[in-house]
Amino acid sequence: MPKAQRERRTVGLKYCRSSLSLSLILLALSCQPPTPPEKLVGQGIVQKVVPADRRVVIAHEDIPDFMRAMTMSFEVRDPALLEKCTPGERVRFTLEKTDQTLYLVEIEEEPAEGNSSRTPPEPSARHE
Ligand SMILES: [Cu+2]
Repeated sequence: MPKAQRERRTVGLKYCRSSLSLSLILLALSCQPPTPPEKLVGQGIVQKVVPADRRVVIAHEDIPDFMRAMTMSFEVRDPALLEKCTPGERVRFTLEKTDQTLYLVEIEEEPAEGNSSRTPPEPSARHE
C-alpha cells in the first residue's frame, strides 16, 4: 500500500513538471514579438520618387547579408522622407525589415566620395 502511494506521487510530480515546462515554453513563445524588425543600412543613388505609391526607386549597392546591388523601389514609412529624395542624389538609407514588411525609415544625402573639391570643411573651421 505505501508503495502504491509513493508511485502515485511520483507520477503526479512528473506530470506537474512536464506541464510546467510546457507552459514555460508557451510563455516564451507568446512573449516573443512575432518578428523583431531588423535594421539594414544601404547606399545608392536615387532614381525616381513616386509620391503616389509612397515609394522611392534607388539603385543601391550591395547590402551585406540581404541583397546584392540592384535598382528597386522601397516603400517609405513616413511620406515626409520623400521630400528628402532627389533623383541623381547619392544617399545613405536605413531599412526596417520584418518577415512581412520592408520599409525605408531613414534617408540622408551622402557627400560624394573621392572628390577632394567637395570635401566638407574641418569642424574647427566652421564657426570662424
Ligand atoms: Cu534590392
